[in-house]
Amino acid sequence: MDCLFCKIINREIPADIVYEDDDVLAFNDINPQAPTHQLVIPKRHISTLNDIAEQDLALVGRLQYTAATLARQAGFADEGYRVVMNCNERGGQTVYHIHMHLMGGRNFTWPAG
Ligand code: D5M
Repeated sequence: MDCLFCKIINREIPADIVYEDDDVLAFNDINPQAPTHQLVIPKRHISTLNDIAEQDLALVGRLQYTAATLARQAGFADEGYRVVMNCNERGGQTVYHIHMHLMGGRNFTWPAG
């Protein structure tokens, strides 16, 4: 499958990996939008949020749990941070393997752009 993030999972292209377990991988975003900007992804390919099935709910929970754990490790859990998942073209999704953006270390405004 021609998926950029599957290639990172399979070590076919390099990434700055910050966390890995049997189901989840996290790495630094190549184009950071905050002092800390990491992507948390499932190892199993799921293209978009729309493709998440009921059997995936525990996996999606693990993505969120991993993001919160990484926020704590980075030291900004208490001050606050932003977690974002973009879906499809109007949502700003550019890589079609679901990923949770974890961004911290600066103030964020609302509504998001
Ligand atoms: O976010 C896709 C994100 O993926 C975007 O913030 C850049 C990041 N990206 C793209 N290629 C790489 C590699 N090779 N390493 C690390 N990060 C990468 P989206 O929500 O789909 O717009």
